[in-house]
Amino acid sequence: MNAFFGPAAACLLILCALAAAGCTGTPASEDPAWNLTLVGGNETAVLSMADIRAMPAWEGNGYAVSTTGIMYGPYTVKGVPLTTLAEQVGGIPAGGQVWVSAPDGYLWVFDDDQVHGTGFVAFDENLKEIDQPPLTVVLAYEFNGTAITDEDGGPLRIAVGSDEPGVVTEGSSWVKWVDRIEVRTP
Ligand SMILES: Nc1nc2c(c(=O)[nH]1)N[C@H]1C(S)=C(S)[C@@H](COP(=O)(O)O)O[C@H]1N2
Ligand SMILES: [Mo]
Repeated sequence: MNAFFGPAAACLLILCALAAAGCTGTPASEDPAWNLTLVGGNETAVLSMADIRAMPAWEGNGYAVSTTGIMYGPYTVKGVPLTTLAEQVGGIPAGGQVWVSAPDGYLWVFDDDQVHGTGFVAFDENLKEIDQPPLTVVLAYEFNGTAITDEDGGPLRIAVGSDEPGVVTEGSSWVKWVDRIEVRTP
């Protein structure tokens, strides 16, 4: 009897400890309550994952490299361009920037040229710098046809994507766990 009860009680204790620590087994990427706060001018909109999935989607390719040379991808990417999202809060005025942030405090600012697809550094697959083709800054919710995992920065992650495959962009702009996007005029 005790030989059974001992391990079972120990397992229960571990499960309780994990639950207390917030490790309930539901990664943020599957959190149905995740939402995005969009701010522009005097307007604010809060969008659910379902709202975002219902918007006109961009589909293309994404491939990133970290400052230490780690490659992320190549991915097929599905998401909503920043320009499309910004229309929900009055659009992006000439010279406007888009500030993208996450609950860990990370913030990345896209200047107005980048919001419109230029002004980036790009590389080929061998990390040789190339003239960048037109790029699209996307709030991505799918990589390779599936929801983006928490580990990969989901459920919402910035991707700087291209129509053709094999274009590598800088990972620092690929904001993970995005929960706030703000249009600002400097
Ligand atoms: N929210 C958030 N997004 C982030 C970061 C971060 O620290 N927090 N790091 C950035 C940087 S510098 C890189 S290179 C890529 C990949 O970082 P990782 O290797 O830590 O996943 O994510 C980017 N997005
Ligand atoms: Mo990085």
